[in-house]
Amino acid sequence: MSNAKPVSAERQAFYDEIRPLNMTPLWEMLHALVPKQPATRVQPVRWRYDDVRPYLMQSGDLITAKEAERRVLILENPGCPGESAATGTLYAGLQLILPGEVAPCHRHTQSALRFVMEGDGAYTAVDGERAVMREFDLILTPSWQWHDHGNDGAGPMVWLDGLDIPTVRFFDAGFAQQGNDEYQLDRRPPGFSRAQFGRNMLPVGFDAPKTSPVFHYPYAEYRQALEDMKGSTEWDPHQGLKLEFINPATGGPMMPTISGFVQLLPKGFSTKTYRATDAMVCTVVEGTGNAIIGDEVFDLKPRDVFVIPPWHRQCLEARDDLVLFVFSDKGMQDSLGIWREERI
Ligand code: 1HN
Repeated sequence: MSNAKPVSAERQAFYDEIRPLNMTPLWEMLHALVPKQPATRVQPVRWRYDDVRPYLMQSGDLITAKEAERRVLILENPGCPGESAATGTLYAGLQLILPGEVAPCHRHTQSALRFVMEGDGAYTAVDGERAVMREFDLILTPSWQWHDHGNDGAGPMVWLDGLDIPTVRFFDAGFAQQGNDEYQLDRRPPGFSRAQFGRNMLPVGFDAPKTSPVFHYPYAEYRQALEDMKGSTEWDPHQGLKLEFINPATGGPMMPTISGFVQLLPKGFSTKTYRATDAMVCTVVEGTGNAIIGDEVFDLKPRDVFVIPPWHRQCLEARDDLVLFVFSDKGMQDSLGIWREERI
């Protein structure tokens, strides 16, 4: 966007003359480049699970998980058409895997999370360790780790994929490799990483990894943490009770590019207006209510997914106890020193 003043013929002639030299005047661009407040193309948007699910199931008749490699419907922000982006930095999609199917082994520089929406008994194997996925579990597949999925259960399995696709694309640093086999060999028993890293201890001499070595956060455990705190917590007027999934080896975000949170708002609670520079992708885990984001009001039901763009005012209203899973680029912004929030 150039600034609003008309450009004189003399200046335009100058601009046209320097254009072939791949130069352009900053003074026409300066205020758009450094706006007074964040400007974003990303729009508030909500996908109702009830609307999306029939099409996801229909995709199961169209293509196998094996042929697709990953059978996913991308949740694309209407402000960024064609970019496979939910926000400027993050990707979201819904993946379906039917009983007996496998999604073959591969790895890539992009980091990913899976948040289970529906089903029971599928697994994700990450770097030689399987995690059996249950409803509302969170599973991480860090950058460059081998991963494959399979459904040994009796019903369809659906999860929300969150990846840092637009961020890695920004750096043009995307690499991927196919595995030699569909499956990877089990190199550790299920639960090994949680036994080793999930109990407030680390092996002596352990070099802290950039991503949480605890790659499976079962719903039963993090839900219990919320429940145990509920009676005694002082509710943050802007956030309710919000906990972050961290890397236990550093205390920092669970992955360098994707932060994860779980948020509980008790029945009848309305948050005060809040905004922050991180772009958030939110999923309803339990309860109903409303999300007011900028000028939009979205009513919410379990498994609905919605986007809060950077620096948009947000209010959340809980009709019942409302539990949200949120992923965002907060940790990435924090590590760059640019994250800000405003409590209104
Ligand atoms: C990917 O590897 C998965 O492993 C899911 O399940 C979604 C979207 C873009 C690129 C890679 C998966 C993906 C993806």
